[in-house]
Amino acid sequence: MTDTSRRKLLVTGIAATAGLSGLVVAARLAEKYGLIPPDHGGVYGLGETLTYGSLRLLSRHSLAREFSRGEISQRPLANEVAPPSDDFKRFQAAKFVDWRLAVDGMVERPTQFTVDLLKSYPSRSQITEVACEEGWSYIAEWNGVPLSHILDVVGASPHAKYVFYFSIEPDWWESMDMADALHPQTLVTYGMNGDDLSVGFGGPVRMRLPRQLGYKSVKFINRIVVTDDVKKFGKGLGSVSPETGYAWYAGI
Ligand SMILES: Nc1nc2c(c(=O)[nH]1)N[C@H]1C(S)=C(S)[C@@H](COP(=O)(O)O)O[C@H]1N2
Ligand SMILES: [Mo]
Repeated sequence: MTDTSRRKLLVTGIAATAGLSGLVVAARLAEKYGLIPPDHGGVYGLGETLTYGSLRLLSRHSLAREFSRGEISQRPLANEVAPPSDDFKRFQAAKFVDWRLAVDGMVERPTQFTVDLLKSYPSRSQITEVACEEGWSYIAEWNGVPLSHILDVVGASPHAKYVFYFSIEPDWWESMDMADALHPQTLVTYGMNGDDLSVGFGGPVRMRLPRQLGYKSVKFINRIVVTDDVKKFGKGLGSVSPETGYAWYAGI
């Protein structure tokens, strides 16, 4: 299938799912609102695009479910945490005072945030679920600064389309669209259940997107890049996930 016919097929699918009349209208909407995910040529192709397109059309502003204190999981299941690298251990030994979250790309003021600087901004707490694609989940209270605030601080360009974020762990990087980046529940977290965020759960700094599956909530993040071009990163599919068979968009 040529790229053009695949694209047409995708757009037809979006039209059918969203119940829109007329291909032309659908095509314009898909282009305008960026309803074609970066991994549309990936393993899941059409299906992923339908999920992404329809969710984006129908629930752009929806909120992930928030829970009460009583529902916080008693013993949160930790993902197996890979043995920290020597690099990471050095930061940990110094209580992460040297940790930096670098934010650059399409921003007016590239900035290196210390954990303390992140903590100095208006914080938000939310009790949400981490849902792993393997079927298990846990509920915890997360504390951090909305990513939208960080984007304000650095002066993110209005032409930006995606926010990429990277872990100190090699091969753990993801991206999200601006609808998620500006969403009030998307947090750069440094606290969990009333304490500092422990290393087991991604400390000192972890991205939390409760509207998507757990793998989008990357732990130990040390870099954020604001961009309009997915091609610059890895194989150009938007994140490492589609390179290994998982969907870029993992909305729940
Ligand atoms: N850096 C990094 N982030 C990561 C992972 C990881 O192995 N390394 N695992 C992901 C997956 S698949 C899930 S389901 C969640 C698990 O969150 P938890 O470790 O708090 O249980 O973290 C995500 N973030
Ligand atoms: Mo997962």
